[in-house]
Amino acid sequence: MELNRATGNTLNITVPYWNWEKDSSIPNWILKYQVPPIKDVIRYDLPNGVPTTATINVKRFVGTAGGRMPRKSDVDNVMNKNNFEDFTNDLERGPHNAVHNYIGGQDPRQGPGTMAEYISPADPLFWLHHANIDLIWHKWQRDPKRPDNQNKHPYLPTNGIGEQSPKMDPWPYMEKDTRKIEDKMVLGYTYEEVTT
Ligand SMILES: [Cu+2]
Repeated sequence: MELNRATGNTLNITVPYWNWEKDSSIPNWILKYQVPPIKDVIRYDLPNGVPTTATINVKRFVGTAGGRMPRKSDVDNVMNKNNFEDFTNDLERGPHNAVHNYIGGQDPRQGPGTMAEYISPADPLFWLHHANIDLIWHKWQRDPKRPDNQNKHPYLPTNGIGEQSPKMDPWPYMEKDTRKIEDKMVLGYTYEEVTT
């Protein structure tokens, strides 16, 4: 969105979504793409925030940490939640985490794969995965059975040290700004016709 705004809203960017609840195999065009090492990444390890420089090599140890990919029934369970807290918590801890952990996996020597770590956005699959999470939220918001859903938005009560409306580093936004995304049209993006 920022990129688009900075260029005067001239870009037409599409992020493909991976609806893993329909087909849990990793898309072939992603498998064929070898992510080059991402060099000179500055990591701020919490809680001290001491910066260290690292190279990220995207790794996947698919299925080695147990668990399974979410199924349609898992998504249906989440979609049936009537309030936003239950919906977002169950989506996050359920299908969202399951995909991260299943794709990332765990290697006995090399540790967790990229998708199972905080550096997960380095794996292109992250973006396809999160586009699908976003789409699931969109469908929930637009569920005609629950017209009240449309006004439901992310809410982070504290940042863990008691501050209300934490800043969303490295961006200048505060958590309260996320409330504006209750309607995705405010951000200027949309989905292809949603069919279920
Ligand atoms: Cu995620």
